[in-house]
Order: sequence, then structure tokens, then C-alpha cells
Amino acid sequence: MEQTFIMIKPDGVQRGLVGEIIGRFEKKGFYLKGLKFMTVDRAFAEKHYADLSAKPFFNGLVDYIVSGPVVVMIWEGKGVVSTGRKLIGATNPLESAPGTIRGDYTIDIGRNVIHGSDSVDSGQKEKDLWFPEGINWWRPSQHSWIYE
Ligand code: DAT
Ligand code: MG
Repeated sequence: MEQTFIMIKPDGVQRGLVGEIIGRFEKKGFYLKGLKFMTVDRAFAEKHYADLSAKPFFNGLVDYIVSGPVVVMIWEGKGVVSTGRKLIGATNPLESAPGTIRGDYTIDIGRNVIHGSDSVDSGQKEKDLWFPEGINWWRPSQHSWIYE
């Protein structure tokens, strides 16, 4: 099944939004397959955001990601990459719909509390980067109550 990489950024951890964010993915019916609490260094953050290295906001983005611990996760489910992005909401909180995580909890693009992979391919790459040790296999016993 499809998997995505989700990170609760340092502001989400500092603001006590970890449980709320995990709850939204859980209640939707996605399966938590990997979870870590960690702080990364600049080189690692730069690798994660390598595609954005030419952007003017890149250094500020890296400062932000290394500014405190993050919660990183792998979530699994049908369509989890694109539906996960819908749960998260638009990149700029001014455009994120109410009801989405960014729409409900954030104001500034540089403090938008959460990252989610933008494609199945980048989800795979981000999983390999953040979870080189691999993730556990399990399937919730309620599987047949979520999937037809
Ligand atoms: P997303 O996180 O929605 O996938 P992205 O991959 O385009 O968005 O950018 C990564 C992060 O970089 C984003 O969550 C916040 C920051 N960012 C993006 N565009 C920005 C901008 N114009 N000014 C400041 N920060 C920006
Ligand atoms: Mg992105």
C-alpha cells in the first residue's frame, strides 16, 4: 500500500500539536508505520529540502527545521500521499482551508507546522532518508472495517 513521510516541524512540537496531528491521520483511517522524535543537523535538513536549495527562503527554512526536535512518521493507506496533503492544507496558511491542519493552526508560511511528501516517489525517497533502519510491518485488526 502507498506510504508517505510526514514531519511535525519544530513549531508543531513546541506548540503541543503532536497528539492533535497524529489523531487526524489516525481517525481518517491511515496506519502509522514509523515514528521517531529527533533533532537533525543542518546537513541533514539541507538534504531533505535539496530540491529547494536555490530558493531565497532556503537558509531560513533550514534554520527553522534544525531549531528544535521534530516528530517524523511514515503513514500508510490508499491515496495517503495526496489525501495526506489535503489533511495538511495549502503551503501558505493564508490559503489553507479551515479544517486542514495548516488552516486551523497556522498563520505564517515559515511556521506551517507540518511537512508531507508531495508524490509517491518523494515519499519513498524521504522514507529512505529519514528511516534508513526500515519500519515495522503490522496491520490493524480493524483493517476490514476501513477497506471494502
Ligand atoms: P510544502 O511544505 O507544502 O510541500 P514546499 O515543498 O513548496 O511546500 O516548500 C517547503 C517549505 O518551504 C514550506 O512548507 C514552507 C517553506 N516555503 C515554501 N515556499 C515559501 C516561500 N515562498 N517563502 C517562505 N517559505 C516558503
Ligand atoms: Mg514540499
